[in-house]
Amino acid sequence: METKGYKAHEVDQKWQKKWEKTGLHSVDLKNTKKKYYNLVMFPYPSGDKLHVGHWYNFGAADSFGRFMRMKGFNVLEPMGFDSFGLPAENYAIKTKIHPKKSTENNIEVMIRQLKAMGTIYDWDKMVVTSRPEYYKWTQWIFLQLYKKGLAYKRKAPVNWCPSCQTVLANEQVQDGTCDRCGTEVTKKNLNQWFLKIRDYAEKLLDYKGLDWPKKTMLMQQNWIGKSIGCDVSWKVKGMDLVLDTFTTTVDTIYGVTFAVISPEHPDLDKLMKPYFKKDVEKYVEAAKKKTDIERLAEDKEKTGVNTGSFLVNPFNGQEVPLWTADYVLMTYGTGVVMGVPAHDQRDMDFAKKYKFDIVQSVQFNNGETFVYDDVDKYNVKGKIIDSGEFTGLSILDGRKKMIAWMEKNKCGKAKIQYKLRDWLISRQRYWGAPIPIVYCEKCGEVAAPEKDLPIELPDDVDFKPTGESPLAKHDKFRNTKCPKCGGKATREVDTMDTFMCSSWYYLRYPCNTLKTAAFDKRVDDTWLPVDMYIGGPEHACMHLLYARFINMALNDLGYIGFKEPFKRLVHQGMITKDGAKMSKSKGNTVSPDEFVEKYGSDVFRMYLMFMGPFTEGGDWNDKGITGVARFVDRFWNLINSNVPAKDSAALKKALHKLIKKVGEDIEVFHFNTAVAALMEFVNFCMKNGIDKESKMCASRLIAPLAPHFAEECYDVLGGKYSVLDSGWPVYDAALTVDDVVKIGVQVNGKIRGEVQIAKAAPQTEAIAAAKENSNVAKFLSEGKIVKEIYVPGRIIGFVVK
Ligand code: ANZ
Ligand code: ZN
Repeated sequence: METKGYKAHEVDQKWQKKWEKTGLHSVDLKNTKKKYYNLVMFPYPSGDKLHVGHWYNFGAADSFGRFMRMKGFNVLEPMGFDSFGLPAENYAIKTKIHPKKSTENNIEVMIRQLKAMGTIYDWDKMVVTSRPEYYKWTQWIFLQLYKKGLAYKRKAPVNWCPSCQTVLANEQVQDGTCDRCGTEVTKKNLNQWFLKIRDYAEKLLDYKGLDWPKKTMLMQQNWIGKSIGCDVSWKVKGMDLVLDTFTTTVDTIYGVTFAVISPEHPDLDKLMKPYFKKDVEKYVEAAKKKTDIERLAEDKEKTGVNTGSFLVNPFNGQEVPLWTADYVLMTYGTGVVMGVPAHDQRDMDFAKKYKFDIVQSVQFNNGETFVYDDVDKYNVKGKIIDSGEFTGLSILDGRKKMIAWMEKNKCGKAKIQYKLRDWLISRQRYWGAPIPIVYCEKCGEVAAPEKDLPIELPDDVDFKPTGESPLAKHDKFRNTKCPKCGGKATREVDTMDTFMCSSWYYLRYPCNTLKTAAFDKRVDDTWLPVDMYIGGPEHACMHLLYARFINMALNDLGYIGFKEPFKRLVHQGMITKDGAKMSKSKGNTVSPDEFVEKYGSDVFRMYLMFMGPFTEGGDWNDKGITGVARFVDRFWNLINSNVPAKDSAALKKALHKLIKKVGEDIEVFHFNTAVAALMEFVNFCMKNGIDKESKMCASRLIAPLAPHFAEECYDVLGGKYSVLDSGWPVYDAALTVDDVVKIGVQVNGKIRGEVQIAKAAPQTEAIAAAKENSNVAKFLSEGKIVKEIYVPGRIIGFVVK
């Protein structure tokens, strides 16, 4: 076999140049007949270059896009940069280079690297969120939400990262720590901007028509945390004050023996009786220092103090003591709860410690458990006991009747409660889009007029974080005129959470150069929703929730005609090194550049895909990549070989099976098995020989996975440029089915059954099929299998002792 040797590096560059010169990857958006929007989550332009994780994610996503293009779709595959925000700003602080400069430099480097990957990104569609021509429209979207009452400013206890010196949204706090830097988050009472994502809680729970991972939808559902229950109104004894308690299980109301109010509750001041005042105040102070995580930890002993007040049970007039305890949060329900020690574990612990009565009021059918913690409260079976006129009713029926009774007697009402909080979007940081609001001494809070957008971020700002927004010190930015009265006014100095920038970027790609609007409805309505969205699972309750919300809101405001932004969603797995997460601090990162240099971009891309199923990730090892490099060499030798097929019927079958397998595998992101099938095919042809037509077909099949290599193969075979537009090969279904044979199964030398399997079925498959035969199974169960025999096409045998 004569070979010229495959020169990956040269080939990569040769084709990248040609692709660019011929505009192969530029998309005609007017051609919408078979449109396909293939999107991967855009990266932060950080100072570290593209890492293995980027390659893993972007390479496979691009292979999928290439595959769809070969299937005849007009594929839009854009790329951009999520360039505002803490990483860019922190990097700038570290290096003392202005964020704008470092960001733009990093973008330039990353574009070069992304181009070297050989992706089909249409760079004419690029968006960069930190450029005024983009954030002008982020501000515009904020204004539209503001005008509809979906954006508001409110003083509230918010999450504060003492290290990043900024507030964080709830979604950006992971186990009580800052999701950027890991510092423990504290609370601060601040006046902040929120978006009313809560108004969309119910809509966000509807996933109709979406092809998303079940786990992601479940995570969002849990985060949104819908609870169906009611508010019960309790009169405070001797005061003209009513307190509501939210409960999901009002059926336990006759078992209430105390009530608890959150230490932050605004009415607590009025409620504490003089004798208890000192203790309550001390307790409130201590609670302030605790994180929510500490307060809610199940294994921590519950603490509380008496307020001296009593609440009156609207059902039976019973007076129960009102305590304050930090396990009741102000941010959920009404901030007051009824204590039912017989049926709630937490209340039981509390009651035992502080000697409240424990009174049973429901009985579960299972007879064993008494607390709701052990049962599904919405589907519980059991009856109500010792509860006046409701005694004897089933729990679920009683619950309904109790709510009806309260509504009639005006002492309570049905209520649906969500755990989801409104989205806090103000940040006391520099590198973000300024919030387009002006404060006037006379007119108060005024929206910046749209014609003034973008409200530009000034360059000459000392951006070191101090806890106050850096823009506050910039007089020229801060001082302005009121758009309404022309009087003295100041600008909002907080910037927007970068998740706001990334919540709509997919709408901008198809219209990225539009100067008169954020996007063109006609264009977006034809190109969106995104057909395929690929990115990390860590975004489940942040970006993916925010983007759905913004998209739905823009849909409701009439700016776009579709409700959901991302039709199909796929998450990539993680690449590890010797089982551990790659990280710079551990010093176990793998540099893509080194391997790309050595083996070429396709081998690197293909090895990452070969490591395991895309959604599961895999463990990096250097030996594995040499295996893929050898495969590419063998493929190359085969393309340049001249050994006619010995068995052309067998070749044809193998090829058609390959077409089917590779296509079906890429469709479901099983790139690893697609590569394996190609390897098998090459091995087969090395023994059997191959004809030119099959060589061309095989080059097309590997094209999505190894684009430069395939282009080169196709070219030396005389194929017409580009292999990307050669179409996806079609298989003949009849040629893909295996020949089946019936073979006998012996147990200890006697035929006990017969199975139908593929003529070439491997041993494991044959043995498994034999064991499934019921008669064979019967004889196998008589002892222990000590030997398994398989003669393909002839016989399967077992020796049992
Ligand atoms: C009485 C009761 C009896 C409750 C019982 C449960 C079991 P989910 O399902 O998570 O929504 N609760 C309400 N507001 C609270 C707050 N601000 N802080 C802490 N706990 C609060 O939980 C609803 C239940 O959580 C409510 O139902 C209330 O306790 C508690 F056998 O009321 B329940
Ligand atoms: Zn932080």
